[in-house]
Amino acid sequence: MHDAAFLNASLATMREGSPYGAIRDGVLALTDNLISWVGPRTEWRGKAREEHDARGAWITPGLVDCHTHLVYAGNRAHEFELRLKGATYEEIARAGGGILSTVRATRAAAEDDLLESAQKRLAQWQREGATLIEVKSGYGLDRDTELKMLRVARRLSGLSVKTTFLGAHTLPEEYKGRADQYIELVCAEVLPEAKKQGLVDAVDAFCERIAFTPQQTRRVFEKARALGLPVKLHADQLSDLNGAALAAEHRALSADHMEFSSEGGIAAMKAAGSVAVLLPGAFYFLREKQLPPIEALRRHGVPIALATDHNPGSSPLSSPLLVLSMACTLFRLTPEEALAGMTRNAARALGMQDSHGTLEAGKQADLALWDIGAPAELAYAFGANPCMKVVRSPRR
Ligand code: DI6
Ligand code: FE
Repeated sequence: MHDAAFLNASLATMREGSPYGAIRDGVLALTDNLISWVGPRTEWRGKAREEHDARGAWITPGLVDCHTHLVYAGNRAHEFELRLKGATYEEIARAGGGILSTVRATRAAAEDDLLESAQKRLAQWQREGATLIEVKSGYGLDRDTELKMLRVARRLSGLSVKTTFLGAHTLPEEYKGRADQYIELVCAEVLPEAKKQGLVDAVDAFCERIAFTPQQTRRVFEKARALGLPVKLHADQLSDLNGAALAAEHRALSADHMEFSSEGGIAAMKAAGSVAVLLPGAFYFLREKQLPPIEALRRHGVPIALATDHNPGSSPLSSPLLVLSMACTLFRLTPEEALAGMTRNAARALGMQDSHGTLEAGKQADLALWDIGAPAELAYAFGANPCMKVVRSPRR
């Protein structure tokens, strides 16, 4: 006896092998917060305590946002105005604005205020069918505030949350000209303490000319490995520092942004099993010109994931559905690639492909029901929200 069953459903299982892994006129059953049966109605012989008539509605895996900087204080609307007047993101960062202005606000903020503002933002993801989200630190850049941010991420409710330590986001003012010493603080003190307190699921870094060098990034990755933590990388966003290859060298879960990544780096990622996380929101908001190497990623068979990269500076984007539209319109992904990017491949970018990302028996009961006639409509209609219902297993 199953706990619940959705009958007369159109299932986009997102399993590989057929378009959307679709099963028209299907049944999906749930038991103990897990998917217990998926298949065509013609093969369904089961019984369920609760039977729901989906009336042909489409059911997909719950959306997964595998890259956000959701926890922070203040906003950077004033910098947006400066950029519209011609200032560049890098100029603002070099002038002490940018990430450092959010760092000043986040250091000064009370933990409960950070939680309240992040929880308020999260409501949009819930409304739009998301069930799993990754949340990075990186606006503290000192011991206490990095730990504060990670505690807030762990206290968020309504979605399953994976936390990522991003102490190597940029150089704090108090360490100006002493980047190696700061990386030493991150590796010797902050990251080990965050790990000890059980606040970290993965480690990330910003490898870029306005942030950290490949050598400094390598130092952080070596420490992460020593602590048994997987790594991810903000790679080749504004220039090619061979970040994709560096991520592959450390068998990273993912390399993110990748606008300037090389073919060699992409081939290395394929060999390492790393996922490419593309972030159309930052590309749009920073009015970038350099497209990420979509064709090379397809050619090498590197899984493509998508995310909001929600942050106050380069991507103040709170809509997973808009990411699907942007990925198709700006990056020329197909609607199916886009949906796979925020389900199956996004789960893989978090190392959670065995429990999330597709509708398969044994996986978490994380799913969304949509008022659409075909899955492609999720990327086609932008600004609309056809999500009718979200089911999420409480397990993390
Ligand atoms: N790249 C980005 O686009 C964000 N972080 C990063 O490493 C920007 C974060 C910010 O501007 O606040
Ligand atoms: Fe980011």
